[in-house]
Amino acid sequence: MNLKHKIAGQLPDWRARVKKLLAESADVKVDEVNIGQIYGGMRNIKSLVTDISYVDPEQGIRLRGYTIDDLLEKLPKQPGHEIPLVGGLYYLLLVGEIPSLEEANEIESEWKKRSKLPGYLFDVLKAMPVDTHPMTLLSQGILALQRESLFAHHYHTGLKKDEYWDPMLEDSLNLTAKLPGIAAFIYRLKYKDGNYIAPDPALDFGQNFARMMGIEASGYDELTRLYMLLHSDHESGNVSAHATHLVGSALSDIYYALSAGMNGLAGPLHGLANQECLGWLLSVYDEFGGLPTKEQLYQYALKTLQGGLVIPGYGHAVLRKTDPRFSAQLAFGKKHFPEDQIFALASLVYDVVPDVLRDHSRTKDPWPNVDAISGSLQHHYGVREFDFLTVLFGVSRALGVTTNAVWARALGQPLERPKSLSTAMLEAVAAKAKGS
Ligand code: HAX
Repeated sequence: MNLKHKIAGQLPDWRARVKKLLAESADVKVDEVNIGQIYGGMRNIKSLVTDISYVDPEQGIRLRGYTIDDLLEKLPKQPGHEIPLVGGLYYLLLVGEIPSLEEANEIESEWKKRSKLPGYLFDVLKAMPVDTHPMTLLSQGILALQRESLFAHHYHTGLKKDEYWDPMLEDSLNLTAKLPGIAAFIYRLKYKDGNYIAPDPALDFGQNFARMMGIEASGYDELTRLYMLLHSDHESGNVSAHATHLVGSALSDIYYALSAGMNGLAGPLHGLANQECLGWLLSVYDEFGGLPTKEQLYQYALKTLQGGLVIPGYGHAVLRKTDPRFSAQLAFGKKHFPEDQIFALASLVYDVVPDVLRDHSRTKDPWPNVDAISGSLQHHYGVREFDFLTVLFGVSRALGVTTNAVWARALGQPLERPKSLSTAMLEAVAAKAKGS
């Protein structure tokens, strides 16, 4: 596999670089931690390392140094397609270089070879009560596959530390190959006829996902490729990425680690927010029997705030400008279905809500995040079951966190184990600092 040679070729330099940095500068101070941060969810403490993505507060995400616009332009596309191949994105995340079309297709064909779902997986998912949340099914499906882990198998039969990354990569390819089929099966099990539609080897990731979901409207494959690119990685401190990394740091395999990450993504302050956003847009639409005027929308948003609620899809813990992942989805909708009423409403909200938040809330970021519009695009293609939206996020986030897991093994990242203090100890630190 060309991919493996590329990673193996980079390893000596990366290992030497990290070794030198640690040998010469391990005691150089990067950040300080205060009591507010310890009690405040460890916000903004610079204590994680990844070379795969970085979130700039003003400019948003960069994947391997590239902006979203760069990637939409530079990553290879199948002839006649608008949005790049998901295989090319995965190659970039793993290798750090923009692939050729051939290299992108190498990943697509690896995924096809590894995509077959075992019968016991269907049995596990079908055995669950019908009202089980789709995210629970996704996490269980991933965990059920753990018995297939090559890393776990090789670890127990004897594997040298500098070889850990190889079975981790194999596991990551095997698992990411199966996730679109698992997600589509969950969708069909919960909301359609319960029948699994097998992938077609002639199709790419995006086309196959549209096929397995049973969505025939043209363009859903393009939206799938865009969605996968936009939600894949957002540094290492967000809950899904950090949970995956933490569990993986115990040398748990990627099945255990990703299942944990998905459990974090299922929280309403993280990935589940995307279902809240679509719900809010539809509640506005129902209230006015169609698109409101800007003044009506301003008053409705104000009423939401005055009711003690947040406006979903707006604000961010790191960003301080419009999220470029929002802008890319806005551009996609404007190009393909500007007349769609729920999409038009999401655009109108962008014209009005930042002013409402600036005038009437304490938010540090009145601008839209990735979730403000993603549900309206899915709604256009008929994916209207709110609680499924986070599963889509999960399939995409797996692309980022599995590539991070491969590199964490390759660079020998250690067990994560921060130190705890008691409240009495923090009170003593505070008293000492104040000289009392
Ligand atoms: N509507 C109303 N008030 C908001 C707000 C919003 N969209 N965003 C922030 N605020 C409020 C906060 O609740 C906070 O109020 P208090 O001072 O009364 O506690 C104040 O503004 C300051 O908050 P902040 O520092 O700007 O924001 P945080 O870093 O604390 O929180 C959040 C970031 C994303 C959680 C927040 O902006 C929010 O709740 N947004 C709406 C929910 C949402 O869209 N979540 C998805 C985020 C993206 C993501 O992770 N997706 O998976």
